[in-house]
Amino acid sequence: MAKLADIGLIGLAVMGENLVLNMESKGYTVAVYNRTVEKVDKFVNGRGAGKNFIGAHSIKDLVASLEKPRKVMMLVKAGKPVDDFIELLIPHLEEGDIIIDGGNSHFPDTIRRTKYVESKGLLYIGTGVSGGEEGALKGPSMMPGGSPAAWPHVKEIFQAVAAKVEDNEPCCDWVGEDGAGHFVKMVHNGIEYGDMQIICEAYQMMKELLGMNADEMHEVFKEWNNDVLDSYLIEITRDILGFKDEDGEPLVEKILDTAGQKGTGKWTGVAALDLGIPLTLIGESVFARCLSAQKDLRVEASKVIEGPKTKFDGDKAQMINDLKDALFGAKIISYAQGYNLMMEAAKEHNWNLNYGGIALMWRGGCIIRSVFLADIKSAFDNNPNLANLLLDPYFKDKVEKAQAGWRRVCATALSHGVPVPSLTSALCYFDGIRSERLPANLLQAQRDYFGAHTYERLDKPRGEFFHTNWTGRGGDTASSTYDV
Ligand code: NBP
Repeated sequence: MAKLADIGLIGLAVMGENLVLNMESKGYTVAVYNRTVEKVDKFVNGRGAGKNFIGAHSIKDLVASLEKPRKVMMLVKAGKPVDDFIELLIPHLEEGDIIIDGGNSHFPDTIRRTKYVESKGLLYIGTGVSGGEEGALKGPSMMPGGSPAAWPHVKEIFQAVAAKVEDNEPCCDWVGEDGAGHFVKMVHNGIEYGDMQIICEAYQMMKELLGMNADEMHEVFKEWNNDVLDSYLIEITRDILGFKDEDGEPLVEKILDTAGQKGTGKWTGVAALDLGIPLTLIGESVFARCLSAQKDLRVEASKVIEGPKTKFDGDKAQMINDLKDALFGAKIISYAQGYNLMMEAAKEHNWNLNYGGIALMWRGGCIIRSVFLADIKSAFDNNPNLANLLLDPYFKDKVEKAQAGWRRVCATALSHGVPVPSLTSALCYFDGIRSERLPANLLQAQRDYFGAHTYERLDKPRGEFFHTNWTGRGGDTASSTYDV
């Protein structure tokens, strides 16, 4: 009898093809299937020629070619195709077999699918896979969640193909129950939006305020990549700024300034709003993409609305240093907020998240990989119950030291009319979280004034609510239903 495959994969597009080549290179036999079946033969006789692949022309053949418990991974377009393949697979699978979704599925779908697949006696994994085409081939970051009983069966394959960091640690570990893996991947993407936006804000400051050209900025990013900001996104920004078009001019300056998005940043923002978590930096980063997309409106407004005319006459070298501090400070805030969101989601969904492990999963292979994540891992190793990254002694010290330069950047940007929404919102969060008293006392008074929403008092125990007849015209009845 022919050798059975260790795992099956549905979806021979960019991610699927590269991930199965990665699996095969680690010694696994992989059975492959694709909706458009011609792609199976094309792959098996093309990039997969001479390698341990079994080409399947139907779901039935795919399932028949797998070792038990069968493991079938889907890397197809997120949404309905995932549900469709689950339905096609179920009749062919047996108790204990595992369906894996490696696409960018929205976590509520993964929660629903885990329940559904488990109700059929099968196991389910929803795993984030990050790193794009190259990551899939050479070692992605993988964030699996779902049925805990499935993890021991896929752990070896997943950790073999995942990126490795110091001491050969794989950037893949079990994240948690049902939708936890896809939630963590979603937050990863949100942080990616934030990291990209603050880099773009620094670029705009250098270009518009300091009058630097692409080559000069390339040198700055090159230097930054050797220090605390060392990361994939700083590295590719350095390379983009150094890249010349055919005419020798920087290509970046010829690209239309309207950003696209596929929705994972928005999902992260919506999850934060749903859970009541101040995820300001990522939120502003999503909105910055939205504003960039309103190009026609901006062009029209730019012709009629005037801003400040002041030219920057400060110390350019100092401002470049300050920008580095601003990026570092804001980045710490972004992770503090992202972790805060994951902690709240874990409470809401009863997930047992391993926060240090998540930092390790993001440490290599993915788009937000950076040296900085090793320090986040250490922070949670030192205190697994850390309530906020800013309370960790290392990060507290770093953000305190970064704040002087960061404040100068924000003040200069605001006074010169350069929009830096993510850098400033992060600084406002920093000032908010370290404020024992915020003006919400006045806000509560306003709510009670117009809607009898009641308030608590500083001089009374928490949980006792008061209503005042502010105008002398209202009654003493407090509202319990109308909430503003
Ligand atoms: P795509 O997201 O482009 O999906 C292509 C695959 O989905 C093909 O196998 C295609 O089959 C199948 N498919 C489509 Br499209 N519509 C289908 C339908 N209605 N029913 C069944 N199958 C359908 O591929 P990808 O870029 O490799 O991404 C795969 C997953 O990984 C996605 O969820 C994506 O969001 C995620 N992801 C992508 C990246 C990246 O850098 N590309 C990174 C991280 C995660 P066909 O060949 O017959 O059309």
